[in-house]
Amino acid sequence: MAEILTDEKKIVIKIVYYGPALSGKTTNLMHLHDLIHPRQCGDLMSLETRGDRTLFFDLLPILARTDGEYRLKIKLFTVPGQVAHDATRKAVLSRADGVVFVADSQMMQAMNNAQSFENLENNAGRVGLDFHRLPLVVQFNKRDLPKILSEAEITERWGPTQRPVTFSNALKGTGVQATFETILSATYDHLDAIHDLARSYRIVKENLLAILPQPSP
Ligand SMILES: Nc1nc2c(ncn2[C@@H]2O[C@H](COP(=O)(O)OP(=O)(O)O)[C@@H](O)[C@H]2O)c(=O)[nH]1
Ligand SMILES: [Mg+2]
Repeated sequence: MAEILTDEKKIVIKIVYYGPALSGKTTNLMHLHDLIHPRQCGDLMSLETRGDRTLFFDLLPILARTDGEYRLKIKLFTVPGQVAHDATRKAVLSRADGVVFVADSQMMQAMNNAQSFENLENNAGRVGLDFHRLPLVVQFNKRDLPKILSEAEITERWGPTQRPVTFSNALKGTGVQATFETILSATYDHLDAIHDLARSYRIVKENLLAILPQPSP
């Protein structure tokens, strides 16, 4: 559920990048930070300690332009993937409006992906999110590496979940924007059905998608 701050005339949408350790969640946010115009994008804030790339979480705040009086803020978070940091994962996932599950395409990571996805489903339940209605995109990252699952294998495994699947090389940036557009679109549809964003707040899907550079005609 989006945070609707009537006093401040502001709506805050929370999107969480979830997945196993080192799958590329922070790299997705770094690339989005580079893509989005500095006027609309804050700094990528990371709390890190030496030897543990993401001890706590990253946050990237983004402002979208709207036609109405309400301002629209989108907060992107990453969770720490390490098994030990489940409490942080739960706290970050709480009140999420949409989730990008970043999986590592390498064959040897299949088990970690599966465990992390199960952890996402369990934690969603624990923080009171309806997992089956939660807007969710599954991104298979690190497509540039050798010994990765083929797109056919991934589609066969993940197709039955009915979740959109995207492919990326976050290091280079390929597929990062497409993944983000997919989750923005799904999240908008879900929130519009609940809060009537278009009619009550004059916030349309294009306001969200316009955050990103538009393809040249
Ligand atoms: N080869 C390759 N490396 C990647 C890709 N995405 C991220 N990485 C690297 O994988 C490591 C972990 O990435 P990071 O974003 O910190 O993972 P996180 O733990 O999910 O936040 C870093 O060294 C990244 O540079 C990718 O698509 N391809
Ligand atoms: Mg990270």
